[in-house]
Amino acid sequence: MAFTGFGPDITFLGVPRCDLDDVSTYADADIVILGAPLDGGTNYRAGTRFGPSALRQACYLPQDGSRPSLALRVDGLKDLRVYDAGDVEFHNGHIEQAVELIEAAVFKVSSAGAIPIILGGDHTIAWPDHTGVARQHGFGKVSMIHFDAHADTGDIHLGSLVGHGTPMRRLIESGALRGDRFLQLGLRGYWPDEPVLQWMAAHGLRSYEMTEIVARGLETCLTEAFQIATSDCEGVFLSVDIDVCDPGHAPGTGTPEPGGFSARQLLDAVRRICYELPVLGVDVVEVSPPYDHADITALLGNRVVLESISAIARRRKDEAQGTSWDPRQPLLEGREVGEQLRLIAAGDEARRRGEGTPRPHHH
Ligand SMILES: [Mn+2]
Repeated sequence: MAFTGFGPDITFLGVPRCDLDDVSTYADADIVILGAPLDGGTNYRAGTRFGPSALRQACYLPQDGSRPSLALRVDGLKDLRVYDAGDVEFHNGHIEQAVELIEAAVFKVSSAGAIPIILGGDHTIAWPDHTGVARQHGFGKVSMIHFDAHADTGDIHLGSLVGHGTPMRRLIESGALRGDRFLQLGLRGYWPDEPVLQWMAAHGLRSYEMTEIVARGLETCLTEAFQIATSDCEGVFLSVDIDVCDPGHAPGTGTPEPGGFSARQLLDAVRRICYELPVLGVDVVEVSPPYDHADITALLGNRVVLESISAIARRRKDEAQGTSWDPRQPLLEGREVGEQLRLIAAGDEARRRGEGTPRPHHH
């Protein structure tokens, strides 16, 4: 049995492997990464079956299982116990079976006490991903923050209840996800139609369309969403459709919609969510390498995963040590100042007091 469904037999940035059929290999895990190479749920451009492989390797640094974060001052891949379980095996033509197998794999991770991070795959997988986590933490007890250009709340697409335009409706219908604990950010464009919007309103969704985010500011909208997401819930599932970003920042995706987030905004938002909220699961979906250019989309998707892990590591470190992270802290503050620099500073101080020789003038 191949570890990965497509492409080279590697783990996410070189982290250790585990075997989902042997609990002892991940019993101590904080995070388990899973690939879900599905593109049978797309209705336009496919190719997301190659997403997990691209997300695992898109990076110019060694595949050595270590990534010290400049901003967060943690090495998430080392400070936490992170394993990669490989790809869930299924046939892309059997989508009902695929979602059952994905849900079973996610539940195994969640019930072992670890956070599953699922590499998509098209957005169909959000249904089994969230359900697998909700089976462990309680139906209606896991809110969702969803980044996407599209609402994904359609009812039946091309004659199928299962597909990448419908997972959020299936989640709310089943009771796994409360409609009024479902936060969407980045919606835009020309879909869905009025009946679907009415269904969303009737179920209490809070959907931040791009124009509202621009008018009120992303930070304000996030802060508001966080309050809803943490009310009467055990934790949050974070679902990131890479097409929430502008096609200029994420061209390799199936249904690109102009006018989205920048890569910077998405990474900052993901960091805030994973640092400030109790995240119980993450998926990163809709990266379609055949439509990518210069790996732009795969590189961003890789960093979304990494930023999640780093922020979770920092959250746990701060909880354990009673410290807190300050994003305004200068990069080099708190690091050792060299002897040479100390002498120069001492000389400057002496001259200011009128001692010693003045510095020559430079023209
Ligand atoms: Mn989308």
